[in-house]
Amino acid sequence: MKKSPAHFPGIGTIAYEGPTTENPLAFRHYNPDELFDGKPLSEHMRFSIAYWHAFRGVGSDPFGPGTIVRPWESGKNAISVAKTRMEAAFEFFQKIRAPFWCFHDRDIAPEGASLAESNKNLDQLVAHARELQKATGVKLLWGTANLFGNPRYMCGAATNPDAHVFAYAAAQVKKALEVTKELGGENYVFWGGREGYETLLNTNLKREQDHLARFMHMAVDYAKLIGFKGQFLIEPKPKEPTKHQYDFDVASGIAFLRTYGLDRAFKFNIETNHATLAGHTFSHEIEVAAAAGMLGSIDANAGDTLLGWDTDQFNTDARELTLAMVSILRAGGLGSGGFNFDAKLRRPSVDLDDLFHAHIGGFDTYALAFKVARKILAEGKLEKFVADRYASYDSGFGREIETGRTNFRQLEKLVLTKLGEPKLRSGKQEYLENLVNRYLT
Ligand code: XUL
Ligand code: CO
Repeated sequence: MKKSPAHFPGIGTIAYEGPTTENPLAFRHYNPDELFDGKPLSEHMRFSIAYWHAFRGVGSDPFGPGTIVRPWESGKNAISVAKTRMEAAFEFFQKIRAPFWCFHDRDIAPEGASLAESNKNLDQLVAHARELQKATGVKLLWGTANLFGNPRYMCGAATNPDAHVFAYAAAQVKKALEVTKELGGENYVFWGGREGYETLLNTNLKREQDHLARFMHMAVDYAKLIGFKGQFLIEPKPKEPTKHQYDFDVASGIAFLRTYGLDRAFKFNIETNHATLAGHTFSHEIEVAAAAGMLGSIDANAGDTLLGWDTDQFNTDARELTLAMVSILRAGGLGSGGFNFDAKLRRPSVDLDDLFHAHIGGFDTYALAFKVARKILAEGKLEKFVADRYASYDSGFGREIETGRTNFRQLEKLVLTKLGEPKLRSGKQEYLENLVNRYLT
């Protein structure tokens, strides 16, 4: 492959320099080669770059156009611009030391005038991606299809009232699955941005949910047919762009998957900002997925407590991420998933190096959280506290409750004849909050 010019001149591979470094373009906590349990940190974290934000985001918002202008975006031929952009992206993946990337079909190749033309464009960029992956060693964490941008999807894709649109979306996902397989994608994500409704006045909710399930069954069947072995993931989000999205949160996602017999084929891709938009903490969503054995991957970002929409910021909150990492590590990690930085630069962050600062902060905060969480789990104070709190279920009548060997009559007798009034036992919340803070300082 021909050697392209440096798209990020003056910025080399980001080095790990340790917590005391004054260099803003160095890692302070993320040392990808550091071994934990005999495995490098890069393999524990499996960081991934989101192509749509890092290389298609221009800083536009509903009040004004883009502010971020990249030098590689100039040129008249859309395919050749797309190829150069992809070369810039892979240079960035290497310099920031991300082992993975993620994309929507339409992020990497321009949509054509017909499905056939779009597929042809995609094929050209997929061939390019294959070469770049081979040359750099960067791998595909997951692929997905953009089923929300084009006007044809304004009333949904799989949940569109028009079967013609359903068919078009099916064809698009068929191709996206083939492409994800071709690039060795380890997962495939469904985020149902417009799979919801604006008003019940024009909506048959039951039929739309049935159609969504049919669509997912078809995807699972097709993956089997072509031998795609990646993990299917649902990425819940309560709203935006629709007023009410069907995959509202992990709990409603589990109910949906179980209702339609899809629960064995899917896990969850949990996004921090989607969790908070649903009125949950990030940790809550992780724990709900883990409890169902369906924790799959993470879209790493943060919202803003003062704003009610998906701001997709880089997360630098060590406390929030430490608690999330405790839950993730306790659940045994993410398997084929990883941490995909589904986060974008703020509109005034127009410099090339802003992209580095943003990801350095994200990687470092996660790496710090990983280390602190390991310490918390290894010291076991928190784990012991929780285990002790439930110890009354470990033996005697508590054990009988858990194993289904007692009933209301027996328990009533026990209370009347032996147990009497339960003693109040402190939940010790403030003590525990202070305990967590001690690990962070
Ligand atoms: C939107 C979002 C998507 C998905 C992939 O809020 O998170 O970018 O991650 O479609
Ligand atoms: Co996301």
